[in-house]
Amino acid sequence: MADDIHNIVILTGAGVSAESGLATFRGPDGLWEGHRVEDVATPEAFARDPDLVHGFYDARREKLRTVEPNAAHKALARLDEQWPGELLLVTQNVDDLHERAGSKRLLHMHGELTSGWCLRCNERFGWSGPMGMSAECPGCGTAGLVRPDIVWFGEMPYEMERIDEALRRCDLFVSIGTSGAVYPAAGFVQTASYSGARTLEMNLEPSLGSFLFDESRTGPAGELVPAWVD
Ligand code: BJW
Repeated sequence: MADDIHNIVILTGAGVSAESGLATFRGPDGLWEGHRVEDVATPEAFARDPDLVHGFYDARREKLRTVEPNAAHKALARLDEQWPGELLLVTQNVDDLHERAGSKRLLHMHGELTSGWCLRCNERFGWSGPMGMSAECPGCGTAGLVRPDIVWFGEMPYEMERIDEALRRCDLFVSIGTSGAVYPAAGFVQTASYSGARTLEMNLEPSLGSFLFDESRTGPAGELVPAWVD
């Protein structure tokens, strides 16, 4: 890593978990039972057909129990442990593979599969099994008003102020395994770039915003990320 790099922001997307066996959203395996993510990950879809949306998240929560962090998650955890400067890992992923690999300076901007949110008392809490329509809030005891703690289309991603501040302070912005199809994450490269940071993309193929990066490396994250970190 160059001597003038002190503050790093890393953005990860579904591609970083692909080699662990979790499907990406927009690849050939990107449909869930024939539905596009844009059709199930919205508050409108949840209001219209909550069983369908719970089914989508219950299946993914179940799958999560069967997978493990891969070489890319582990390399990012090593970097977090060893890096003396500021570092923030912002993931769009709702899986828990970064924390299971050991990353600490981590933020889930699109929420977490293992968290539930009660629309009655507004509490958020850990959730490991199926949620479904009959789930009872462990806080207020109300049934049927618990939803996945996930940021759907049209909702505000978490911790945007903190992310924006880190992007403006960073010397290096690295984007890994994301298609650049979803905002505001797809615009982070521009914020970092305007603030003077170097920008690097690592993805299986050039993303939609590839041309915005100083450097673009193509290949599997499980190979590219350890090679970059070590
Ligand atoms: C590998 C690999 C390997 C594979 N190694 N790589 C019109 C224009 C602009 C914006 C909008 C618009 N209309 C609506 C909007 C806003 C909307 C949006 O962006 N829509 C687009 C579809 C256009 N955004 C929102 O609504 C967001 N909220 C918002 O904007 O609030 C207002 C606001 C205002 C001001 C400031 C801030 C906010 C909310 C977005 C919520 C996204 N939610 C989802 C689903 C919920 C989570 C879940 O269920 O998991 O989040 S959508 C889905 O896409 C998921 C992901 O986090 C997100 C990004 O996908 P990702 O990670 O990039 O995956 P893929 O599959 O797209 O790409 C994987 C990549 O990996 C590919 O490139 C592969 O090649 C690569 N790859 N194997 C390396 N082994």
